[in-house]
Amino acid sequence: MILTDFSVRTVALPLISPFRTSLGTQTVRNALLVRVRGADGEEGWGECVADDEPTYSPEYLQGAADIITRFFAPALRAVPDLDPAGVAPALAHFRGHPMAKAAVEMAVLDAVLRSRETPLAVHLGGVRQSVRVGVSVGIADSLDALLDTVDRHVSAGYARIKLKIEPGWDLEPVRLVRETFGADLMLTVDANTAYAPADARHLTRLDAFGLALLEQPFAPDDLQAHADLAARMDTPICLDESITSARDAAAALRARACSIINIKPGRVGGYLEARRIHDLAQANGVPVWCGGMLETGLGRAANLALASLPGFTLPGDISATARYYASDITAPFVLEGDSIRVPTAPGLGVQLDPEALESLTVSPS
Ligand code: OSB
Ligand code: MG
Repeated sequence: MILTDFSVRTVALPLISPFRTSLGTQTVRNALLVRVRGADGEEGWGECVADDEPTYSPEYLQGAADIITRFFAPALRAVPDLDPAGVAPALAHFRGHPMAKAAVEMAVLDAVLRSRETPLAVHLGGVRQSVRVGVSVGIADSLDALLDTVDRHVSAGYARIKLKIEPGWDLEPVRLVRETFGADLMLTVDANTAYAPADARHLTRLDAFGLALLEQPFAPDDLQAHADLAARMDTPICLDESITSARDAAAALRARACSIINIKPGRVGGYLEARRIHDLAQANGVPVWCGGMLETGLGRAANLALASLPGFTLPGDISATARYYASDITAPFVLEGDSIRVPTAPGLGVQLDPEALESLTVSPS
């Protein structure tokens, strides 16, 4: 496609309930949306998963908006015939900023695949019509409140519960949830880097609770600490923040720092790099699952397409819309049993609701 128009806007979606992790508490999802238009009338949308603050990763929303408009848009406009696979190479000389890069690649994917009448899931090589999903449960104000929340999600049918943990909120909540909901509940924990290598002995006590995985206990760049912990725990170690590319993923597997990978397209620079990580993991017999960043319906649609690839054998953090938002910019995604249907329409497969988009846009207003 020949890019003619490139714009960004921010939408603000209030969360139904505050989401607390070891990184902080979030009450609203400000999402940066990218729209591209082409000379032949193509239109595509992408979502940047950067948060307001650079806590989960070094990227943040205003910075992403700036680099996209100031550097990425001119570089992409200069490409004579842009296709989705050409986006990452055209931006490779700009260091870092994977979430911003992923958002523009996503918009180009949407535009090009819509004009070719190809759904993203088909383009990526998806093999499932619906995908099993779980819920990421934030740190609660009390153990009672946690049990209420988990009960609601288990009753709704979710295939897996992930508990956010941090020092002071780990063994006790995990023990209680396991005891209350029984051995059959697929249960995982996510520390978002909240522990130090000296906490390794403490973390091994999580082995008592039959967890399907322990996600990212240590700093993103400390593969050695994860490898040392993996060697002394039965619970599989899963990496999230540490994996920013297929090359990272290969290095982590070589170092035996993890045996499961959480794939988030934004964190790794896009859906095409996400597929490369999937392919590498599959070749090594390593299970992967699709992580979430409290996406709007736009990003949720694309994540469902990614999670339909064969190697995504564990339930993703792709919950129903109602778990996050009262109103969204797309039609809501709903849970059917323990799964959500993969969109089948061309491109990302969702229609943006013009009125919702208008009323939720905060910038430019
Ligand atoms: O670590 O997986 C994470 C949300 C924001 C930032 C980091 C993470 C998360 C989640 C939420 O766990 C997953 C979701 O979108 O449901
Ligand atoms: Mg995580």
